[in-house]
Amino acid sequence: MSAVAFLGLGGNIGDPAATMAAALREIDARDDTAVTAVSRLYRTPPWGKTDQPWFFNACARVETNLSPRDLLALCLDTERRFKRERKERWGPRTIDLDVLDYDGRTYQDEALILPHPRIAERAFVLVPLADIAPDLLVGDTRVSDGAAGIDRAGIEAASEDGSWWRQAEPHRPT
Ligand code: PH2
Ligand code: MG
Ligand code: MG
Repeated sequence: MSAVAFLGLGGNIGDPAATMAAALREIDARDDTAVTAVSRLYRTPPWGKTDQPWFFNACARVETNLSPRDLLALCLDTERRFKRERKERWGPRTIDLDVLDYDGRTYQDEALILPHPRIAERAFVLVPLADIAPDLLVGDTRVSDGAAGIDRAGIEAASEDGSWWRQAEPHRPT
């Protein structure tokens, strides 16, 4: 694969953990994109618009042959297939899939800004991202430094490790 990208996942309607897991499995099943690391799953208080249910959040590392714009299109298409409705900015959603970083590149067009411009102010992104990319630079901040310096009040790990998105192994009686 030709590039390494990081995705941010979130959701607070329905069963967000199951939706995020299914989305990651779909992305991983593609020939042009592989999911190579996933953070723990976190429970996070709503940020920006606070009168809505708590979120689940996570981050994933993908290796991909897609361009930044095609990776964004895959994220938006995946959101649509998992029944996301866009009603209000920062409002409740079944799933949100954001391209956080693409090969450390800076890029901007009318639909996509890289790196994602609000990573540094969002503990719900920095905390999971620090699980899988502590040394990644976002602007001039290391993710682990950003995660250590931000108010993470209320954020709790909701999985032991980064395997929560994989299909449970079928039970084999012995
Ligand atoms: N996403 C938002 C707005 N607020 N809060 C949390 N905790 N998690 C999110 O994913 C989130 C949010 C818009 O993308
Ligand atoms: Mg978002
Ligand atoms: Mg989004």
